[in-house]
Amino acid sequence: MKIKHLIIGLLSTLSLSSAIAQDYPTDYLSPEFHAGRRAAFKEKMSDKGVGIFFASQTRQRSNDTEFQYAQNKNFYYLTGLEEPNAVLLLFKQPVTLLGKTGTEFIFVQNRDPFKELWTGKILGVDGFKAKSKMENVFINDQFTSSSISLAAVDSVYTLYRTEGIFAKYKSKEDPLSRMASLVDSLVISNAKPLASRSTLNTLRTLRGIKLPEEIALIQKAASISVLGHNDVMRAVKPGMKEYQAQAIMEYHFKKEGSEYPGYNSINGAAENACVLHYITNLKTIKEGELLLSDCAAEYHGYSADVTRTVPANGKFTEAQKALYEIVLAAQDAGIAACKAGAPFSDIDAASRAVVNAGLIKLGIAANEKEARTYFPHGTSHHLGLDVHDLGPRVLAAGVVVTVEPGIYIPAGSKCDKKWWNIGIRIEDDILITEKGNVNLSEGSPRTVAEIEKMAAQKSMF
Ligand SMILES: [Mn+2]
Repeated sequence: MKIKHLIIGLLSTLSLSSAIAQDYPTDYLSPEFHAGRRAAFKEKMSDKGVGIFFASQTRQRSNDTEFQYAQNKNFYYLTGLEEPNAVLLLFKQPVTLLGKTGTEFIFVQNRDPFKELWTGKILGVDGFKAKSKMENVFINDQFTSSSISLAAVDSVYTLYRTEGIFAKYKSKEDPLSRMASLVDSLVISNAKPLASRSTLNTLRTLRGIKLPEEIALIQKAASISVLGHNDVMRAVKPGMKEYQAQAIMEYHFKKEGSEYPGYNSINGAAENACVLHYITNLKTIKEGELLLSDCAAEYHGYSADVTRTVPANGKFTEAQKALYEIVLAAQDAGIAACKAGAPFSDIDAASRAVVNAGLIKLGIAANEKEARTYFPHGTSHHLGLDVHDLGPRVLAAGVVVTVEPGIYIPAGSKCDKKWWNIGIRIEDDILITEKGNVNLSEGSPRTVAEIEKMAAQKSMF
C-alpha cells in the first residue's frame, strides 16, 4: 500500500510539474547561446573597446495603444531579452562598474506593479539574472554619467547612430532616449571614435553563420509557413478576397505558435502580383488569375520567407504555365548555385540567366536589359532574425538564404497582351551545409503538376 501511494504521489508530482513546464513554449535560444554570441563579439573588439547595444523602443500605433513589441535583432542576438529600455555594455578586458568587475553589464527596466497590472510581468534585475545567467545586471536608472565613463576606452562598437535610436524618439521621459543621448554626449565629449562599420561587419559575420539552435528555429518557421501556403493552394477560388487568402495563411501561422508574420503578408492577384511588396490585399481574386502569396511565419525571433504563385481556379493557363516554367527553372538554377565557398552573387547570376533566356525565347524581351524590367529585384538575401538578414558575401556552411526569382508583366508592357497582368515569384529558404544544400521549405509544392494536384484537394476552410 505504502509503495503504491508513493508511486501515485510521485506520478502526480511529475505530471503536475510537466504540465506547468508545457504551459509556455520552452524551445527558445538558451542562455548559453547568447553568452556564446557575446563572447564571439568581444573577441572581435579592440583591447580597450566597448560594445554598446540598445533595446528597441516601443512604438505608438494610435493614441495610447502601441504596436506589438519587437526587440532589436542585434540586441536579442546578444541578450535574449525581449523588453524595451535596456542597454548592454561589452568589454574585452574586465572593468569595474558600479562596484562589479567583469566584461558584460546590462541595464534593464525596473519592476513596476502599476505597469505590470496593465501590460504584464517585467523581468527586472532578478528575473533577467535568472533567465540569462548574466551576473552584472542593473536597473537602467543606474546608467548615468557618474557610473559610466568612456575615458579609458579606445573604440566604441555600436550602431546607435545608424539605428537612429535617439534621433527618432528623442524624449526626456523615454529611458532609451536618455541612455542613448548620454552615450552620444560621452562619445562627443571624450572624442571617442565610433566603430560602426566594424560593429556591423562583425555582426554580419556572426549572424550570417547560423548555429544549430538558430537553424532549428528557422526550420520551424519554414515548416509553419509551408502549412499556410499549402492550405491557401487548396482553398483559393475565384471570388475569394486577397485578404481571405491572407487570413487562411496567417491562421496557420498563429495556430502553430508563430508570434507574428515575419513581414507584412503579400497576397496579390493578377495586376497586384506585379507589385513586388503589395500588402493591402483588398481585391477580389478572379477566374483565370494567379494569386502570388509571399508570406511566412516568424518563430521565436527567426523568420522564414516563402512565396508561392497559384491559379485561382486550380489550373494554369498556357501563358501562365509558360512563364511559370521559366521561373521554376530559374529557381532550380539558383538553388543549385547555393554551395559552400561560392560567391553569394552566383545565385542571382544563375537564376537571372535562365529568366533572361526564357523571356527572349518567348519574344517578351528583345535583350537582357529589357528582360531585367520584368525581373527587377535580386534573387536572394540572407534569412534569419531579420527577414532580410545580415550575412557574408561568400556562401558557407550555416548560411541560410532565400532563392526567389520572379517575372512580372504589368498591363501596358511592350509585349503581347496575353502576358499582361501575370506576376510570378517562387521563393524557398535554403540552408547551406558542407554536404550540399537543404530546402527548409520543400514541404510546399513548386511544380505546375504538384500545385494543380494540391489545389484539387479540400481545404479545411
Ligand atoms: Mn524574400
